[in-house]
Amino acid sequence: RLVNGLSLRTYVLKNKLKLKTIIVAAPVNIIVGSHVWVEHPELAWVDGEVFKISAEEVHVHTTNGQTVITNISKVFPKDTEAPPGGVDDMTKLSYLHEPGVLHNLAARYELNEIYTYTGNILIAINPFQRLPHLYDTHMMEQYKGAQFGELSPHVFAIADVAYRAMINEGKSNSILVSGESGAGKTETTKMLMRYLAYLGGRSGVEGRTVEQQVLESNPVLEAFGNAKTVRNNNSSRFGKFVELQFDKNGRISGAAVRTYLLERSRVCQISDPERNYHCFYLLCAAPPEVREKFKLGDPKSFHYLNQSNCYALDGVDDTEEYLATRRAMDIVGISEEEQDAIFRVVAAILHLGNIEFAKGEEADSSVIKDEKSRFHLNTTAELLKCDAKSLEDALINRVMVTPEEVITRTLDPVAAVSSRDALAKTVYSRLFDWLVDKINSSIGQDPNSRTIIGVLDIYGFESFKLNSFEQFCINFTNEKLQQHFNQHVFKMEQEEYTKEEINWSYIEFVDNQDVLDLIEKKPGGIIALLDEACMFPKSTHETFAQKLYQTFKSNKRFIKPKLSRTSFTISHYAGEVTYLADLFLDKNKDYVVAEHQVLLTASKCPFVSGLFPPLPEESSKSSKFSSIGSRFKLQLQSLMETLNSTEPHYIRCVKPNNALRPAIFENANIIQQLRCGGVLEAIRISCAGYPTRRTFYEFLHRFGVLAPDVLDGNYDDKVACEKILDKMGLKGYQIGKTKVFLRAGQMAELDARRAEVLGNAARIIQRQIRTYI
Ligand code: AOV
Ligand code: MG
Repeated sequence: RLVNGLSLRTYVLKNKLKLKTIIVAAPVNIIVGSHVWVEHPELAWVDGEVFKISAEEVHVHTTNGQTVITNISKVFPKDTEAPPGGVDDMTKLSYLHEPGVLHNLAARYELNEIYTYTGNILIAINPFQRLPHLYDTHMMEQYKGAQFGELSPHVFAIADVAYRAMINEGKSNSILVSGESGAGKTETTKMLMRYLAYLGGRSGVEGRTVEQQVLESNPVLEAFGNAKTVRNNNSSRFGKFVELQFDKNGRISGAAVRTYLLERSRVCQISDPERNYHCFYLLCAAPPEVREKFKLGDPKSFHYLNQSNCYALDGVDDTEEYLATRRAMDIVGISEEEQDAIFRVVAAILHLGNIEFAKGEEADSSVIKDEKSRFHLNTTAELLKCDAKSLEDALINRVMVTPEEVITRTLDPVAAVSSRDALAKTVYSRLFDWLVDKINSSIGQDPNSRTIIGVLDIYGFESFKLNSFEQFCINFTNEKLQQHFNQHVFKMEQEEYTKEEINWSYIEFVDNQDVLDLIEKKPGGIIALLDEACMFPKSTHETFAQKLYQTFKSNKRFIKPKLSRTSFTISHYAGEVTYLADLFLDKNKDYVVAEHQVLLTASKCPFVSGLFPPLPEESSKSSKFSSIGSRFKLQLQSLMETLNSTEPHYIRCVKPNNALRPAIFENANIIQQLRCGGVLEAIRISCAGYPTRRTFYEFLHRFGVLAPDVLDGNYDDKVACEKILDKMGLKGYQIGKTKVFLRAGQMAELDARRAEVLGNAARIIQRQIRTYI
């Protein structure tokens, strides 16, 4: 091995070292003069040169002017020969370790190369600045049909692979985009969809095509389902799985959008410096005639918006957004009338939030507080086209039906406020569901479609100061997705190798099945215990928390914070998150207050009454509770089933800094994301493993042309494959019991040879035809 361009022996002599010392002290090729990476408390890793080694200790002068003494097992060799701009695939790194990976990403990020491969996985680092050339039509043209790995890493390349795989193999594919909040999942998903629409679209067709409708569904859903949070100015508050359906010619023939659990609490409760859903602000910035019609003014005058001091977003013009949302709604197929009704409901929610209550004369009763509140009450009723007196009653009274009699119970002002907020949340979530249904029916499904490409964009892992049921569900989703990734990349990969009996040394990875058990196991998981608590009338959040403490006392993934009576900590794959159990019971109960239901079913506006279809007779009587947590769990299960029937492709988004600003690459932050996401293990497995495999039959079918003599030779399939690979001079591949296992890049090499042979054959035939003519 060469050290600084000298052979080890020369180096040793030159530095007057004893060879024996080096070997004993530096089992990992580290000697005085080596360039290494050492751990650093702020920078995560810093490079430097070893100037002394004593026993297990290494002394390093770092490039940032410090002297670090550390254990030899904590230093890693730096590749001084590495190209300054980095390599586009981590599997090409000569030294594979954490600092090397990090340095590679940093070097690329500095050049605005935000994408890097790890074998088949794409790592995308959020640039936090527009890079228009990166996504223009010219770029799309380049990636169309290009060999994977031939061009720079790109989301388009991943979409192209998925599309080709679907066309060539007739199998459904999916592209799973993950990463923490603000890492760039939604933007990435939109690029993927644009590229797939470009591949599967009808060029030259004017008007509302399926692909255009699919693309325009994004701004519509974002206006109603995204909001500014501390982590992201355009944070998705719902999960989304878009299924693009293709016909036999590879054209998009339909699409289905599935959404997951919209965060409801945001409608009535926000904290500084976050915002409510975008639609509220853009409606307040609509042209004057619209605002007048809905009696809207300054967003600061609405309780649902003024709990936070943030109203405007940097670089976003809400008036323009309003118009853009209306245009997108036009294309998606939402009629003018429906749009009007949608925004009327949005305005009604703002007015509803401004209704305040005062103590009534009777004990535990309330009245509308003042004239201002009455104005908002009347406006709400007007906009929802329901009766103002019935609205008032529905807010401040409850009707109790017992077997003997019907009693009207009054609500105190606190209860009236929660009644009001419950109404707002119900109306808003119904409105959102309506939009999703409308988009689906408008785009239309293709019943004959054989194959799909699914694109998954969920809410990223979240850990705030205060975390509630919403974060619990969001992080549960991320655990599920992480397991899918693990299963695919690690478990299945290694099981396959074992099954095929090829030589292989097992790679360890962090399995998160235990966290999933803790959350979703039935019986006994947190969701099951929560449902139990919800069904038991005497439960409180305290009894629920006590039950959790008791049950999971010795669970490694569950921690009871000291001194806390109602919070609990889960040790997630991406870090520990402490949840406040206080509102879990309320938030898990999915019900519409009967009075609210009656009120809105009776609305004179068909759109509003359509959001509240009358309930069937029995269900209105039975008070059986329906659990949001359990339903969410089932939805995720079904999503996983869908994903398992597809060939997955992964994109891991990384958030380079928490300031959401360009050109800041925070090492420690990024390392944390790479560690948690299993990216390092994935790199290791891609390097050591065999990312491409084909059954003997498939292999011969595809590459037989490379060696016609072998095909004619009457060999058994396995031997024939071996002979072809041998003839092509490939090394390092393995032959299993039924499949050929290729190393990264070998498939591309074979494909290139095949294209060459086929190209030659085509030219020969053409020449013959010409001669013949
Ligand atoms: P997320 O979807 O991963 O977070 P987004 O996709 O919304 O994150 O990205 C956050 C912001 O980063 C965007 O609004 C853009 O400003 C910027 N950004 C991301 N990717 C790009 C890109 N490729 N080019 C330019 N800017 C980009 V969340 O939904 O909060 O989990 O729930
Ligand atoms: Mg998002």
